Amino acid sequence: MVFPDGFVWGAATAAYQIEGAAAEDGRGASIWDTFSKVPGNVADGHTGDVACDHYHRYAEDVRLMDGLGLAAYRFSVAWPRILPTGAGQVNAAGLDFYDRLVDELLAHGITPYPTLYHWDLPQALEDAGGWAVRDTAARFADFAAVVHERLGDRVGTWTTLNEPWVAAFLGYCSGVHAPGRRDPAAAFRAAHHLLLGHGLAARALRAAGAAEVALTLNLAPVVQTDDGHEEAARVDALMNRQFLDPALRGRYPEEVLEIAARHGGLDHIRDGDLAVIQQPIDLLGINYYNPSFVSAAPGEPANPAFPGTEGIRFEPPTGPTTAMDWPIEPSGLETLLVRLSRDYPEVGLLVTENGAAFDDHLTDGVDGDVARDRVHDDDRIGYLDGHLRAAHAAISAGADLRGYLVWSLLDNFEWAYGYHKRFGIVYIDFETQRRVPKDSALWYRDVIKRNGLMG
Ligand code: NCW
Repeated sequence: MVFPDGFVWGAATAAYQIEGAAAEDGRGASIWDTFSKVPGNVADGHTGDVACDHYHRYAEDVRLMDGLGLAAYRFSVAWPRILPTGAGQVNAAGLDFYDRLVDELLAHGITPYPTLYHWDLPQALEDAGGWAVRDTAARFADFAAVVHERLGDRVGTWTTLNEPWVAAFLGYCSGVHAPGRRDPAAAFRAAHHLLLGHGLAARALRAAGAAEVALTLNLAPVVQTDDGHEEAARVDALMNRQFLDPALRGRYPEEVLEIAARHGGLDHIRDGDLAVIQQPIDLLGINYYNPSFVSAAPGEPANPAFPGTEGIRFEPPTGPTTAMDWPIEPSGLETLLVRLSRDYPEVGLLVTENGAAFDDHLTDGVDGDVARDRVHDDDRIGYLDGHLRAAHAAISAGADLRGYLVWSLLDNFEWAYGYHKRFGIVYIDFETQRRVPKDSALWYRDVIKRNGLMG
């Protein structure tokens, strides 16, 4: 099963999840520094203070990527390293780090794919209202321009946001992510200002000469398990179309307007905003993990992350799951890619994240005469294999899928779960910072080498 020529194979990470060095070289505080230090917010009080120490070990990590044959590496730029208070004075030492990283990647023939926002808002901006206020969108565009000015000569593809649904609704509505607010009205405002920030940043990047601009969304087919369809349509509007339609069609779904109107109103949406949000983009980044299953359930309260879902039951998984308890359903990726290429044919598609957490363990092994620890993660290989087959099927059905990036290169700080959930294809021993490529990494290296799967 061979993929098209030039198909981009890679892996992804995010700044707060891997970098550590939280107080070094002038980095300011982010909302995740603050949030993770409040007891009860993150499992066992874990924080990103050290994480994978990638800030100091980036060269070793790039060598690892090279060894696996990666063509692309998606990372995020920590806003508080560049602008410690979110705006104003630029911290040159912060830019220097990404400069070194990009040079190191290019020296190994790996294309850098930076994402400008993967959830680490400068705390100073949260103190001024965070994404719930309009000004944050303008500050984000300024930040994008600063980073482009430094890296634009070597970076072609710029992604503005990672998963704005998660930033808005887990951050401002259910409160399980930073900044930990539980205010549905603030979440709808945050979603709009994230989108506005995307549009303003996309415009600034384009004006500065960026070759390609992308937006990454967490997307999932919503499957209704009873005879109805209205409940699935409502959840689909909230999770998927709330972001797809403004960015690619310049309008909000009716269901979202109706629900947001009941949760704080629509005053934050000003004339002209949707035209700014609907900037032409080259690539839509897709983070796919699993479908959502829902059914009608009169009397059911709204899901804490989905205002307006009264009377809808989010079904627990019935089949196999990952360590996150997320269902394993590769066909959902094919369904999603085919739908996106049908509904939004003008934009290229890139899987910017797909992967799975499992309970991995180091085992003693030998390679010839040399002791070599291994991680036998056949379950992850099965997950990735199934999803790559689904991606291939979508391409055969006509989807314009340009590449696939595994989440994640390294085990890392999995947000509210701390270091307990391991998504990496490379194992991290967090005591010693030793990196051990798992069996899935070696398998992925072979997939990349043959540009496809056996059989
Ligand atoms: S938590 C999450 N993730 C994981 C994270 O490590 C990464 O930074 C994210 O981009 C793995 O990939 C993303 N996504 C949140 C998905 C929550 C979906 C909740 C749906 C409720 C029905």
